[in-house]
Amino acid sequence: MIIAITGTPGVGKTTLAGLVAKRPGWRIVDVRALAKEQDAISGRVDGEDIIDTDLIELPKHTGTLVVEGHLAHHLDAEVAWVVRCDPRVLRQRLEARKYAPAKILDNLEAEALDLVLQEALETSDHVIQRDGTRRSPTELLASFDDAMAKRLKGHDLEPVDWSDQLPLEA
Ligand code: DAT
Repeated sequence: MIIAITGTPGVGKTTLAGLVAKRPGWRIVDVRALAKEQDAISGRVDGEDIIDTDLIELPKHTGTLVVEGHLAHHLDAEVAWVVRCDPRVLRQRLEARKYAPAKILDNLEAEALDLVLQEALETSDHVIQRDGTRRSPTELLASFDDAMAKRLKGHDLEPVDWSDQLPLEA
């Protein structure tokens, strides 16, 4: 089984991946690290590496492989977990990371517009969306596990709507 953990930067992907990393038989890889190892960085814009996900090959594995990163839904996973976070909370997290104001705004807009979700729905037949805003990392993981246990075909999308926050200000 291959699971992609995706979402806008700051929503809690790495934290979630850190929790599943403790499970026997689960292996976690991060898209950026794979891109570096496999020479899949096609350029740099504004100090950011541009990753060409088409060039990335997932490692051979037994058990569960989790691929984590905001581009993870572009890789060939059986299921995409989309983690969401209210832009008001996300703003605090990205400010704490000292991102430039324009980069914060870009990411908050992406989150309010469901950009990663929309992309994941285009690339994956099985998308699970959960809101991590008012869940601890453990509760969030439990909500994804519950969805996996239901073995639903198709998508399982917890509704979120932050469109009333648009237009966002820097
Ligand atoms: P990402 O990997 O999506 O960029 P992260 O896992 O690094 O995000 O988390 C960003 C910050 O938010 C980090 O300081 C930990 C915190 N965080 C993550 N998940 C959380 C949750 N469910 N509740 C509260 N804080 C959380």
